[in-house]
Amino acid sequence: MPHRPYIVGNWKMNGTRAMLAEARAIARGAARYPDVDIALAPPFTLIGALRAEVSEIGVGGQDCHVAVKGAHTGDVSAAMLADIGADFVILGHSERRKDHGEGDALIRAKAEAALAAGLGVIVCVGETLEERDGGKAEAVVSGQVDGSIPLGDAAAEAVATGKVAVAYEPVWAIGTGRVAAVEDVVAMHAAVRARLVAAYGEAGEKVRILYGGSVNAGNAADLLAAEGVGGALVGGASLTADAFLPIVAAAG
Ligand code: G2H
Repeated sequence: MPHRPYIVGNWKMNGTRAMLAEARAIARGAARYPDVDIALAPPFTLIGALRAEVSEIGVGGQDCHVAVKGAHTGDVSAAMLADIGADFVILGHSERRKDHGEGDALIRAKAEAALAAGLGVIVCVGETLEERDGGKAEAVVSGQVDGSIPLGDAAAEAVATGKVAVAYEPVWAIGTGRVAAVEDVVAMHAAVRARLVAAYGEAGEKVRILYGGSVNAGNAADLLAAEGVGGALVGGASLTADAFLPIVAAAG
């Protein structure tokens, strides 16, 4: 099933208000690519300002808590993200799995909380270099998909309306400049798709599977043209309009 390409910039822990100028430039440039869904996930501190300044692109968070509110110092709920104008949230990024010890069950709970708050979700999966070298990449990633995608009635509805995406991001390709070979990306996306169809039935075909890991203007065209790749989750190359818009153009 052909999908509208989805190009998402993950600013990670980068960006002060000065970077809103880049977001505005990205939003202006987005007008040239009406057939591409474009979004940015800035740090929590910029979501409200970014939403107030740009309407042409999606705006999302990079994490949320499972609870709606309560005694969770330092955390932000999905309802709060929705309240400030976010459209979606990235969950289970490998940096959160590693730095914060997040496991599949927690990520699933967060995804279900996000859908309950009306947000879309991008659930991230990906193997380490050790797992790949040990021949376990497909098994690890399949297990992550099985364990961390949202389930239940709200998830079925969200899948049907295109609000659930999965990002395949091999850990060894993140921020390293090392990109997975296209044939490996195709194989891994097929493995993810199989698990999505197992979980959601035919509707699992509707879930966009994004590739992430050192995507840039030079490699985006090949990656985005690969079988089963529905878009890209872009880190370093999403921080400026000059770096990000050529990736959008490669999708359009
Ligand atoms: C992977 C990606 C964005 P980068 O983490 O999520 O980052 O493009 O910098 O590898």
